[in-house]
Amino acid sequence: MEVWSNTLTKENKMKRIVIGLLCVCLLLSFAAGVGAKTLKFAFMPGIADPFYFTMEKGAKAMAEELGVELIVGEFPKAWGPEYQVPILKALVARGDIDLLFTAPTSTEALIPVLKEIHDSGIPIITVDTYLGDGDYSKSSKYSFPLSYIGTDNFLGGQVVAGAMAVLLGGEGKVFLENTNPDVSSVIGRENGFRAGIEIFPGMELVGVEYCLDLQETAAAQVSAALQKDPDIAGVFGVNVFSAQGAYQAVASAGLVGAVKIATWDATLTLIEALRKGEIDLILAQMPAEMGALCVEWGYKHLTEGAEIPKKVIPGFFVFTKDNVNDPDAQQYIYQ
Ligand code: T6T
Repeated sequence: MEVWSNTLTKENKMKRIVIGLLCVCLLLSFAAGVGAKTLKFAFMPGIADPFYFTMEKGAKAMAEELGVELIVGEFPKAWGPEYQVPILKALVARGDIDLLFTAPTSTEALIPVLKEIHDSGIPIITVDTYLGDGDYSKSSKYSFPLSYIGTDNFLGGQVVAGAMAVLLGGEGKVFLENTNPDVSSVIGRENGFRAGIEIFPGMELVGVEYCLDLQETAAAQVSAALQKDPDIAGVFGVNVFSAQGAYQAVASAGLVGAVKIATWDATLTLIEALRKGEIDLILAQMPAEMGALCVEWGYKHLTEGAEIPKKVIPGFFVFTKDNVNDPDAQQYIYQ
């Protein structure tokens, strides 16, 4: 070795220095490239509505803060796997997605679709809705997502039932307008409401209908229920379109005030109705926070190896006529 180095000519020494420097530069640029790789997250919403638009805003703000590129799938025009799945497939077909967060539009139908995406190497968080019974902590055909990030819908349903009982003085017939029987969020609300109503012996849930997330159908179903049973004293609409349809039906029947209306999702339409005293309660979820949490947890998972809790549950806020104009409450309106 010594002999070899002693025999190097000046020219060869220079060559070695230049090659050495080039190697160092290459290593440095490789390291910088790896460190600076921009993560790409995909967000696939459930439907075009103010809830998911607000979620997108929260996700975008966090993505900007963390330097993540957020790719948002086209918002489906209607609810259901037949609308959501083709958009979802096109979204991940790009081939450069590092993580997907999405609201499955069915507890069962989305399992094989999302499993395939997961098995292709894309980690998944389900947001707002979950697969199966939502317990990703025990091994099952649907336990592959990293986490469910969304509201405790059962608890919210119970809270609404309690508030409805208070509005009705603990007695009366109530009707529930729902959307889809195979969607975790809205079924959680229905189950929570049923459980909450049962606590009050004077209260009776006289009917449940499913509008498939179509406001006109919700309005028609609530109108029919009110005609069939004029004793209905309260209606609960479990999401944006079922709630807005329920409000529309009660108003066009001329029953505003006489029939109490509890709603879910703080759209501007419902907030205005509450301000006018035409509805009685709105449960607001935290969609912006949900979107931000998906990006933040996904980022921590991919960059630091952080383990995401299997359930991350943001709170909710209940609007009534007494707090709807409070400056502090305005942040909970979807916009
Ligand atoms: O209520 C939200 C969401 O939580 C639910 O899963 C589907 O409906 C909404 O998007 C409101 O329309």
